[in-house]
Amino acid sequence: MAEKSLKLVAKAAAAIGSIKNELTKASAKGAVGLYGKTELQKAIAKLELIHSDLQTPCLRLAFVGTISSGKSTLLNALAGQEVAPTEAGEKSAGVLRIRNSENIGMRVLKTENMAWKSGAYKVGSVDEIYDKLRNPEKGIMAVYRRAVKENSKVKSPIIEVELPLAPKNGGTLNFKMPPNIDLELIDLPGLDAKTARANMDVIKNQLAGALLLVVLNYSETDNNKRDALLAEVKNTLDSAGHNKDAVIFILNRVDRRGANDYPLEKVLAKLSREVKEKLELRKTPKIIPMSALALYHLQTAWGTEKKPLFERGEAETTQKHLQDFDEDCAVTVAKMKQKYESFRDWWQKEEWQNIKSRGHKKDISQLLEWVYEESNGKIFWQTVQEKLDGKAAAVMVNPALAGTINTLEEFSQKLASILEKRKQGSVTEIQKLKERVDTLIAETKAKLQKVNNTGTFSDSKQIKQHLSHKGRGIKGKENKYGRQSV
Ligand SMILES: Nc1nc2c(ncn2[C@@H]2O[C@H](COP(=O)(O)OP(=O)(O)OP(=O)(O)O)[C@@H](O)[C@H]2O)c(=O)[nH]1
Ligand SMILES: [Mg+2]
Repeated sequence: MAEKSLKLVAKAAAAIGSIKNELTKASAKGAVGLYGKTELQKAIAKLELIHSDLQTPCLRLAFVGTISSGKSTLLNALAGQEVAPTEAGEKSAGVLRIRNSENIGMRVLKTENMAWKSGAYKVGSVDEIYDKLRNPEKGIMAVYRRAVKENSKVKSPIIEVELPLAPKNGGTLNFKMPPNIDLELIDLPGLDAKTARANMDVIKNQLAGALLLVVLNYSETDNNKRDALLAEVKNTLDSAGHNKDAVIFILNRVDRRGANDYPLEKVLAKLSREVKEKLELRKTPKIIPMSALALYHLQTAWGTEKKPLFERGEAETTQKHLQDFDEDCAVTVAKMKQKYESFRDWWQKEEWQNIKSRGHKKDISQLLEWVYEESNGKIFWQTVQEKLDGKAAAVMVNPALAGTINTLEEFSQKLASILEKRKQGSVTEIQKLKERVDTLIAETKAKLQKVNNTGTFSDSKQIKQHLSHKGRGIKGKENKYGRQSV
């Protein structure tokens, strides 16, 4: 099975490469006139990006969910540091794409009517990135909120940052990304019944090629919000580039469950049936109950590397997150005290308050282990691993083929309009090229269908053996699949 899947990735890359070459030859022949040539070159440039993307496979995790369901909290928990703004009151504004890198970088894409600077921002640390996003006066998100109040046509900011992410750097318990697959986390604005459509227009380009993490809120009482979210998720999963298995469902904030609430298993079973029906899935999906906040505090107390923060001269950060864990996650702390005797003693003696003066690596790693268990972080990472092992081909190949189809379709439409305008002149060459492009569209669609039927990887190791990794930075890199044109 793995052999077959590897061949699929290689075949998809070869097919896109050959389409690109064919169009390059047509461009050299100058068959389409000056206007057509510009369009042809644009199409070639897009195909080049798609082609190179397939040779640098990247696991993209995109967080979609209703407002305040805990998307940004979960993202930060997975990242191992606070980068996506989280807030109880105001909702997240804009799209934040975070790619793993040894370097720290930040770049803002051009969007319509923007009231903030586009291009590269000078940042030296994750704190500086956070300030550029979140500063109440000058931060991009605050500027956006003020601007959109005055002019509803202002589009959400799209921000790309690069920084070290825990799963790529040994900081994540029970999970390590294969070295030759990149990781990108995509934080998206929350959806509600009113804003679902408008926000979805902004974010749908961001979902191409991503494994969707659909974050539902345990405390959500408004069914309309969930319905709006599920309707948009259905649209996304139905679109050409997606695979119905490229999704993980999470019911977050389950620590908010009261003693008199319906049993959690029953809530989950009911929700699974509802999701299956609304998304027209073949199987009843697994929904992971989580407490992202607990996971967030412990993972950020530990950091992004194998060596914990408090051994890297940043004990204050550890201390702060443990303190916050104690205050914000009282229910989880209480449950853990009941369950783990050694935790109770250690926590009650406030040993954790002495992180700086006493090496507590063993204690904190044990604590992290328990919190992984309690918050279901463990099950979450196991599920990602399963997806990576089983569906990697479809997750990575589908968007490349779908991007190719989009590019060719756009180009075919341009050729059609050239033909329309030039009814009297010589049109044979253009007509021929259009027919050929349309054949390529049909062939690529057939390939996409094939990947959806058979595209599975059973061993991620083989992906890394097969595909060569080329590190790429943010600076100067235009976005894939024309994502900048929002
Ligand atoms: N009790 C509890 N609170 C949580 C949990 N996860 C997140 N929260 C809190 O919920 C609030 C909203 O969290 P965010 O992560 O900002 O939610 P979001 O989905 O990104 O919100 P928007 O981007 O505005 O849609 C914050 O106050 C978090 O601390 C959890 O597992 N348990
Ligand atoms: Mg958010």
